[in-house]
Amino acid sequence: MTDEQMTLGFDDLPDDACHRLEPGAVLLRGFARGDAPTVLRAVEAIAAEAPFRHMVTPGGQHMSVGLTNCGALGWVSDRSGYRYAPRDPLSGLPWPPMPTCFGALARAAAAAGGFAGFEPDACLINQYLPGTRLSLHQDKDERDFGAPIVSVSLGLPAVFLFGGAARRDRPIRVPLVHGDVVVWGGPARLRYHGVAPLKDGQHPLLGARRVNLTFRLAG
Ligand code: MD3
Ligand code: FE
Repeated sequence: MTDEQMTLGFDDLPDDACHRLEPGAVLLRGFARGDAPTVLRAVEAIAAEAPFRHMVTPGGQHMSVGLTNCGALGWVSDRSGYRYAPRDPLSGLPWPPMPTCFGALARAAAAAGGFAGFEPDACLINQYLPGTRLSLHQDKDERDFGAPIVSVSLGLPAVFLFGGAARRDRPIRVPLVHGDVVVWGGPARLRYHGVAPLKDGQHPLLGARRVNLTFRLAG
């Protein structure tokens, strides 16, 4: 089967569908669309305090994704490794607090995906410009893999790569558009995943950008 045939079309799923991608992975099509303008204003306020930056990996490469954080803990990377830290290494200040609208959105999405009572302490905010990609990885710096990760896609569409338990497992390609929310828990929680290079385009709210929020219970 070709890559093209493996890709679910953007129009193949109804609006506002609740779609189980795989055991533990629930796609809530358009769940955050109504909140997006408010959420994006909060993202701009966070980025004014803690700017998007290209972190250095332990291997010495700059990530192509720009990232920042809010909440009690933020994900950071440098030559010594990946970890969650209470302060922004650029400023030495605590990360900006998690806005009320973020917590409410994450809790509601987690509950809709089968994880009532999710209380994230970290929100990683990724910014993609055309050409930006995120190579296959696992999210395993969090303390409790029993808690899900809730991801919110805003702006330009992206092709999410959802792999298996091993890096060599061939990923399926899942198109994610503005307002889509995915809850990743249970058996999906430690799957390899990434994002294909972002295609150029213009989004009415974000221009030539995609912003992804991931809510985590890190500590
Ligand atoms: C599947 N972000 O920040 S979100 C990341 O679109 C990250 O920016 C991507 O992967 C982005 O770590 C993808 C979707 C996602 C997040 C965590 C997962 C999918 C996941 C954890 C396990 C399995
Ligand atoms: Fe990830």
